[in-house]
Amino acid sequence: MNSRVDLSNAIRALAMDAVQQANSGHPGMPMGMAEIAEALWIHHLKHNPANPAWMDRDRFVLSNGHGSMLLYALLHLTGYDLPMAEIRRFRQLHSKTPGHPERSCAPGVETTTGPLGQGLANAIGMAIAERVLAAQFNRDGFPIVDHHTYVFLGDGCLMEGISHEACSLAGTLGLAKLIAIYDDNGISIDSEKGQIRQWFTDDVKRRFEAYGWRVIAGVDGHDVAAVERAIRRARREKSRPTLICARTTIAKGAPTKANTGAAHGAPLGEKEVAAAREAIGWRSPPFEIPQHVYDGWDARQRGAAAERRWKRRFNAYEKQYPEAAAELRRRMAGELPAGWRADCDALLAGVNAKTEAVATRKASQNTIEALAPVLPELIGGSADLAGSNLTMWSGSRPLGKAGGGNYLFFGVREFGMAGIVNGLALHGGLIPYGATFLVFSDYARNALRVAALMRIRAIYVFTHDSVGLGEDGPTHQPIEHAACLRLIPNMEVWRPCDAVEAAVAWIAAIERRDGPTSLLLSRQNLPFQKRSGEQLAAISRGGYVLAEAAGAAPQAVIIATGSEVPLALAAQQALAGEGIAVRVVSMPSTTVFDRQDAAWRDAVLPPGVPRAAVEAGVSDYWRKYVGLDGAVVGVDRYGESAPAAEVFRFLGVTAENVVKAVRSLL
Ligand SMILES: Cc1ncc(C[n+]2csc(CCOP(=O)(O)OP(=O)(O)O)c2C)c(N)n1
Repeated sequence: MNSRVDLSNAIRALAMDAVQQANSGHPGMPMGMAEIAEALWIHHLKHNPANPAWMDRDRFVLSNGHGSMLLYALLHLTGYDLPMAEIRRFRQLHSKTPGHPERSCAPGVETTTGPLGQGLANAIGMAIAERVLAAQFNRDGFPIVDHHTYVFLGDGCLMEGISHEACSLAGTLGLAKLIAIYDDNGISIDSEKGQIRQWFTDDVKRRFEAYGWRVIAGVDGHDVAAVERAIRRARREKSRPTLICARTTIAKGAPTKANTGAAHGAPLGEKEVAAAREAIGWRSPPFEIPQHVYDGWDARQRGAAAERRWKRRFNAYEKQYPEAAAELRRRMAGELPAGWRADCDALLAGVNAKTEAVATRKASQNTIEALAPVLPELIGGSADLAGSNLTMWSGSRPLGKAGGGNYLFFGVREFGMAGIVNGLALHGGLIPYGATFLVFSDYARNALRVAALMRIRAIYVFTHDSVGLGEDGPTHQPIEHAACLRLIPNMEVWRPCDAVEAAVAWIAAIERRDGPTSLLLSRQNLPFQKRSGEQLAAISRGGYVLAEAAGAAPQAVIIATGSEVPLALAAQQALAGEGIAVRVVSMPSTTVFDRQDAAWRDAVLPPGVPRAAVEAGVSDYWRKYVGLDGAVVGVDRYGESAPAAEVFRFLGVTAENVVKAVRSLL
């Protein structure tokens, strides 16, 4: 038996057997990329299976995540804690081997992939993170942050628009330590019906060269030595990201299904699997790997030695630069700086004392300005709306073609931005934010969803949060967006009503370690709200009594968010004049409020007291708070192009209508 060939064939066997056993999955890609995986994982990848969290490991992203069995096979074979029992349970409930790789499902899975193209954007974020951290922490003779980011991708990733957004920016930024390997097999799903060239004829080489990438084209993806050489050349590159285009045959080794769409996403079938075994000379039964193959793959010794070498370097660095070393440790652990709480308290006290009426987007910028100097891990940017989103602060240093920085001009690339922000968060050591108009959160939406699925600390700043943006009109006026974001499980959403709530929202987003946050901010100025100390503390509960009914128990409760809180307060006053006692609840974060205990929720929204809600967005969402018998003043149509005050009046988002709504309840 040729033991060399057995290494890649082990991947083929595991992929076809696991897919066959699960009776679902994608055998074709792992069988087609087996030699490429061998070339990278055995000859180049710097990793330690015993410590998947080693901070200076190379990052590996499988952007064509449907080929998950490739990753699981690699993790198993190289010695990660992913036993064969888990490979046997591929795609079964609560296994560590779900259909598509999910971050943290198994040690060594860096990010959740499957939605094509996003892994590529994540990898670009990781490569940016490496460069930023290297610039901040490396010292002469001490390259302690010094790793590559590798990403596998297929035709699907390249057809997705996000690949254009993200790769265009990666070229502009000159991310030399990013190495992408393209599985150029001429097959995607509809290839069952015809060849891919009916729907994908890009000249990929010239496309990426036009982005400013280095392209190593025409590599035989089944020639381990050729791929190994291409990766070696790519690693020497100093100023550009590299794309290696590797010609492969999907499901290579399967006698009748290789090079067909049929092998993309379905079990090969018992007969074909048996024939493939025969064809590739694989004699072992399913889920058995000969010892010499395990020995060939085992990366534990090499990995431990690599990490030891790095640790020696880090220890020497720590001796010379104890503060920097401690800071890097802190940041990679995701901990906030000592004194953080005191800084936040001082900030809140200052904002509260200032009593300033500002747009919450401006309040957000003021918060960034106050916190960024004590939070060097904060890195962010906007999708070409820096002046509108107000995401820059006095210490913003834009990232360019070389070196570090803490500000990203993402360009007009919302989806790419969100995928990159996710990659920055996944890398560790940074707390990233990305910004655009709320209405364009849709462009980024699937990356927001994946961030929530992964539970990563990514912060999205969405300004111009309602029809209150005015003259730009219905194309730019979000209607359903706040509700849509709140419906994403694990997504925290804040829509603050003034500078104080905006600061609390930012602090909560930064302190949240297990999920992303969307901050919905107004274009227009909003009045400052006076609060007691108790009320100040209650903001972080997501919903609280901002203005109690005067003189009597409340006959009704008005719930409001953001720019509609002043309308609720005006309605409260008007109703008081009629002898109707009403409580106003400010609900900057429904998602946070929903997690409070019943005692808090009932204290804020007393059961049995009628409720009205006011928010310049779809009314349906508020039914869960006001009930079918409650009233909602909302916007269930597209907006209008006119000055903000006129639009509010025209759409009926007014204090008078809130008054009417409350009256209708009594
Ligand atoms: C955003 C997105 N759209 C659609 C799909 C469904 N899908 C999974 S794989 C695939 C085709 C991918 O083709 P290619 O990258 O060439 O993979 P190969 O057939 O070579 O394995 C599609 C459409 C998906 N996973 N993500």
